Amino acid sequence: MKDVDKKNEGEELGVMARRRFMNSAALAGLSIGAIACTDKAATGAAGPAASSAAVAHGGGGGAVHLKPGELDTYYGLWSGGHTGDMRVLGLPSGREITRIPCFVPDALVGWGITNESKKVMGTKADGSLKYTVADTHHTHASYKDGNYDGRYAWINDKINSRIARIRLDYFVCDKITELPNVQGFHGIFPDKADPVDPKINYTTRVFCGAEFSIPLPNTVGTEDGTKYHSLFTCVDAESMEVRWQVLIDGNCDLTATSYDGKLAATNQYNTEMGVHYEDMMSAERDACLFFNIARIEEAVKAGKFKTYGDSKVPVVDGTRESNKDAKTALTAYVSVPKNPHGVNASPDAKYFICAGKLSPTGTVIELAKVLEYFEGKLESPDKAIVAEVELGLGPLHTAFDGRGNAYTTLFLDSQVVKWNVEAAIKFHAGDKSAKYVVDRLDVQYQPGHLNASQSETRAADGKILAVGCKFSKDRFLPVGPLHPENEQLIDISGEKMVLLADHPVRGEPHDFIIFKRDLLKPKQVYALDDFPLAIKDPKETGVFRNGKKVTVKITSQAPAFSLREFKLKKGDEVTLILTNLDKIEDLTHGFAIPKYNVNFIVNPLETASVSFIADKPGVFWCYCTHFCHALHLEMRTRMIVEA
Ligand code: CUK
Ligand code: CUA
Ligand code: CA
Repeated sequence: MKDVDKKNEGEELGVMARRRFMNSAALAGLSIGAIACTDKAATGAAGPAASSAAVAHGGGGGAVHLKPGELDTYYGLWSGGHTGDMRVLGLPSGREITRIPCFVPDALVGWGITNESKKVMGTKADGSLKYTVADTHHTHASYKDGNYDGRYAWINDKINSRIARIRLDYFVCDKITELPNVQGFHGIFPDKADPVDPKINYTTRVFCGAEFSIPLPNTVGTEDGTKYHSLFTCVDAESMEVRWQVLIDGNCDLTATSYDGKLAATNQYNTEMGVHYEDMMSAERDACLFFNIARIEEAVKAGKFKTYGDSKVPVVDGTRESNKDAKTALTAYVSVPKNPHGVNASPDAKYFICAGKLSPTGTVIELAKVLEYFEGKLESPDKAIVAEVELGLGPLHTAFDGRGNAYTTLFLDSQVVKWNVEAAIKFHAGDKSAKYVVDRLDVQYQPGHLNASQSETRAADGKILAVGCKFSKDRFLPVGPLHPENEQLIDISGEKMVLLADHPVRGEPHDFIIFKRDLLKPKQVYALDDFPLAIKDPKETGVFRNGKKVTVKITSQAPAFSLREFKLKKGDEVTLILTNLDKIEDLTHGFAIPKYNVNFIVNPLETASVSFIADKPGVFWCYCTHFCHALHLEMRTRMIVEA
């Protein structure tokens, strides 16, 4: 393992930090970083020494190789990136257990094919899906008492500004909401309590930041970026309806929420409000924008809002100009260095940390001081900054171990830096002997997100850390030009970080969370009554005709469908309903219709339906697509379409 880098711990730190701020050559800097890491690959920074240390280490995350039949200690919920789904991993093994489709059709489960899933995804007037691509980045779960409560998870789609909710009892997406009047919906974070009612100590809101500013209304005509706007959106965690939005200056990137429910924040990299990247990085400092949730909701209640276009969502004014008086302000813009990236809440509930990205620094903002600012007791919100220390090049995201340490990814340095937050605060206050950097570990390569077990909860346990490396280069067998990404697992239970494992993943997950397995109690069999179309008895099945409209009702029980064949006429508008009457755990059937582009599954006691026009005459063997029985291959029925 590489020695701890001493260069950031000297007294000349402050000077270096300023000198190493990236200027307008930063873009060149990014590509230089990528080349530099090829050299590191050759030297094998985490070579055999690291692996044998990992084997010997034993603590924390424990063995990454579980014995057959052994279960993982943690669930990981991973964003699926371009596949528009959520991936469920077991950790520390890193095994992918399932994928939950959200924004994009999925042939395994029939997502985007059944009427039920299409309703969640949203359709056009002709019944086809409104969108078929997505780009998910961030996934977070609902809280109670500062820890995950196993009710819901949420995930964003950056392309089409949609937020999806996943029910964690069945591991299915049950609602998708498209946010009005925004583009590039990026950061997402559930609240952890209500700002006013102490009885509500659980998630009732989800905050969504829009990264791209757009003209409002979105019409062509101005090149002046200061006329473009971004909105910060609050979605109701239960109804999934948009509650309110805040008009802001600059943009939103990532999002964080406080444990008391009073504050949410988003980091901003485009306070310049530029429309070209040179403009977006012209200023030396940008901001971390705080939202006073209680005041925003009072303003909405008092009718102090506008609406935009067709949207009825109330939009309050959070711009700098309208929020100069701290005592009534809805927002506070805390100045942080150049194009910051993530903002993360420490598990002791005291701080938000912004990573510098184009500045080699981490900025620690004390939440109690932000609240003091809103009470008029602090002359500037910038006074809430209690540390701004150099960490290394290209800091992006920060995780925590619950023992006072933060772990920040350094994209350009290809490292994770472990640093002590209280020591950094001392250093910032003038105690230059405070050694805040605890350890550095080379990762392979160019890390973006990272997260530790239970990191963003009060129950952060400091056992394992996963790091999403954007480049895998030489770490896996080559598979053509598109390399997988490398999710690395690190043991953080000791003073030194120890690299435990590499796992290839298909691009590009970005973000994930890791939590204890006993926080989830998934159900494995549905209740028949959960589905309004459920067919409760095979005797109720058959073909029911009303002119051209035909309903086909079928049930499945291994190894047969209730109908051996069913007859249709060419041109029929068919809705086929299938209930799986098998009530045994893990007994799933599928239903595929050749040439009709239909394939879906029904889990135990689940009902699903598909609608199609019987436009091709002939005999079509509908077959079970999920191996269920020794007679699985024989589990078929004939769809006979008469000309
Ligand atoms: S962003 Cu991807 S590495 Cu979309 Cu969360 Cu930072
Ligand atoms: Cu039923 Cu295979
Ligand atoms: Ca900027």
